[in-house]
Amino acid sequence: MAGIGSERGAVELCKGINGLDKVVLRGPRGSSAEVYLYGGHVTSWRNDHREELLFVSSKEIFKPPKAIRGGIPICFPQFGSNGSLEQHGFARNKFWSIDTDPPPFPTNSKSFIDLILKPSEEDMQKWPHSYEFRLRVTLGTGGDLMLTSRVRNTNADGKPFTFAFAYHTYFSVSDISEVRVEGLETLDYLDNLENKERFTEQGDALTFESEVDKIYLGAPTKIAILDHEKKRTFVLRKDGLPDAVVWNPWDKKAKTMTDFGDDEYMHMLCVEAAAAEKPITLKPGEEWKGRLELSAVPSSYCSGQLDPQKVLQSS
Ligand code: TA6
Repeated sequence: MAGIGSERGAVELCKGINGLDKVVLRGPRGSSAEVYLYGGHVTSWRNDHREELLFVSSKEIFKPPKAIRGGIPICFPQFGSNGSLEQHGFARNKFWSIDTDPPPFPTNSKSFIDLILKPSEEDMQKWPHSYEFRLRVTLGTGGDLMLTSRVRNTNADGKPFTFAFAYHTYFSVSDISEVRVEGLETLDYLDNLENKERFTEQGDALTFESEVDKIYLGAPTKIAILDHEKKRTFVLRKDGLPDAVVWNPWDKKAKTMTDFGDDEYMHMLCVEAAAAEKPITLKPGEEWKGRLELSAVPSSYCSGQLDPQKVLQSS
């Protein structure tokens, strides 16, 4: 874990809000990312122009045990309220450690950090399984952000366990009514606003004019989020995560959330790479890997400089 330290190198361990430990990753041309050990939570991703690409609520107070509202919360081992644990599981409410002895895992960037989460005795009361959850956060030299999760079942009693998972990414957008999502057209989805009833999406790109909370099933490995006003396209690539969740609380729900500004729904959209519908089962000794890769590319849908279909079809 070369380079971690207080100097302004590629990887810097320092204190964040409320003295919480965070790691700052820096790219060669100005890009950066910040990861709090609390929750293993990415809270910032900036491009070479220092523009923030992720949304974090101005109401967020960074006070454990509450989860951080924004950035990339990790939902594990439960998604939503589908189970007996707290909403979205406990990983986002735990203090992770820096993994000083990660198994070999090649990367072509110096800007990465390995974090690890293991259950305490107390945790085992709530979820009686022994596991190792390794999270690598990498800032690519081109400014891309990669998150790779590896969950291993280390139960000594031979028992398998089952879990759900999501990278609950909050993208920062200029104006939600000007945003389109490409890649989820014609897919079946479970509508959380209709008792998880199953529907089929219409054929055009998604646009937004009201609250949305949908789990798209069998989503493609690549999804494009176009912010027309900012002439920016987020390209989300995912592996090992069959579903994609799309969420915006809109105005009414926003008013009910204490850690979210009433108008902030206009400037965020969650598009989440997930294994939400069909949980993953691991036998002892088995390991699951789930990867998310985010890139932000200049685009102007109208000028066709970057046709999202070309993005989705490109390798
Ligand atoms: O991912 C969508 C969702 O499950 C919504 O149902 C909504 O509850 C959102 O997550 C936020 O959940 P949170 O527990 O962070 O308030």
